[in-house]
Amino acid sequence: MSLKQKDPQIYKLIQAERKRQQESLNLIASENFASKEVMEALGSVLGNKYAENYPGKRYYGGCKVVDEVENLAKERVSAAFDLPLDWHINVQPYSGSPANLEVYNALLEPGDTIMSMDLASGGHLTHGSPVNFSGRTYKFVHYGLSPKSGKLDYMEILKLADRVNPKLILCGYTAYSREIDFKKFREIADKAKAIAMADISHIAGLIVGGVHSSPIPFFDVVTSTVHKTLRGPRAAIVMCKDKYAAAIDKSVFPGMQGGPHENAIAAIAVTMKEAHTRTFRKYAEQIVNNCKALAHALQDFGFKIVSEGTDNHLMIVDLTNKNITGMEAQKHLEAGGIVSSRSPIPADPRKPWDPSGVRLGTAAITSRGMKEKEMKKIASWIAAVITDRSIADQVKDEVRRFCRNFPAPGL
Ligand code: DSN
Repeated sequence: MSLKQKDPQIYKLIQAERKRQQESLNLIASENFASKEVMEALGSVLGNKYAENYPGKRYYGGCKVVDEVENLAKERVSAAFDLPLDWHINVQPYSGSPANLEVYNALLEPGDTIMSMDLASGGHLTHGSPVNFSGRTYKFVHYGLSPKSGKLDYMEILKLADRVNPKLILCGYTAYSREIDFKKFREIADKAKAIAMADISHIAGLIVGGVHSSPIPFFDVVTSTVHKTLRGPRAAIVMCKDKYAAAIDKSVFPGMQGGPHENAIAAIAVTMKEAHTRTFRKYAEQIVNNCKALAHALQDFGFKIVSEGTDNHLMIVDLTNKNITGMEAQKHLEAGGIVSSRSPIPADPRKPWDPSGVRLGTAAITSRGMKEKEMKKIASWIAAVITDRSIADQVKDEVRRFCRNFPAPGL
């Protein structure tokens, strides 16, 4: 018997979500469409297995196969990111938040100083938000963006590092649209004698695809989720120089996690194989081309884009000149079949629950085969529903018909 017959309630909900994903334009910068193969690995029998500890030294019997799975996943991460021989990989973190906490726990003592970007400027909750375990356990000192350019100001970051003497400097963001100069961060970290950590969750696919520089040649430790631009399962990885390997492995297990999700680890392996191809490089290039095209088209409709543009897969639209809040814009867009996430703008006068901007990303729509021409169309729908809520139903209908021409992978 199938799920449909055995549990029609859940079956119907899954079908409803599939329909929603098929018929709407997903501009959420952190989401994507995993392939059928990634989902097959994720839903496989590997999820039945307990395998605490690492390959070759598990606490359970019957781990021969999952040892091979985990080792293969690591080999493929290494190949995709072109890791030097003296780098180590841990593929067990359940997701990006635990991965970050596991690194802090491995390399720092409670109360140590970490420098990172604040949430409102584009940092992540686990980069020291006061409501997060990170912010309650370590002393975070935040840098922001230049109020003038909306970009990182490396001089200011250097000055701050000089003043606060951090033990760790963190870069990598959830809402920053410009290329990160990892070499400059390394120089700042060297001056401060700090560990350099990058959280590349958002841009990992762009790095593997060769359209964003990599922190690996310069940094000490790098965390990443695999489900955003990398288009894999909900899971994460840590890559680090060998000298941090033992501490990080111990922090992941037994420090902060129990049994690894070997099904997710197999799906990471599938993702890395998919990402280490010429097809994926083309995909990564198209994500960025689409993002630039969408930003330009929105600017033509009078939208302000933070930092005046984008180098990656996302942009922050500053709505302060449009007489609408981020929350209202998100709702209007969704009523028109366009799914986005509201976002603070730098030095936002409004609160994060209803901020002044929306974040838009092109990773998911690029997976559907959309190109620059389609970005112009999407910009016109965005402009239409933000200006006039009453035409949302009409736009939703048009979006639904449009989406039929661009089937989403894996659905
Ligand atoms: N929640 C993710 C995002 O939307 O960027 C980050 O974890």
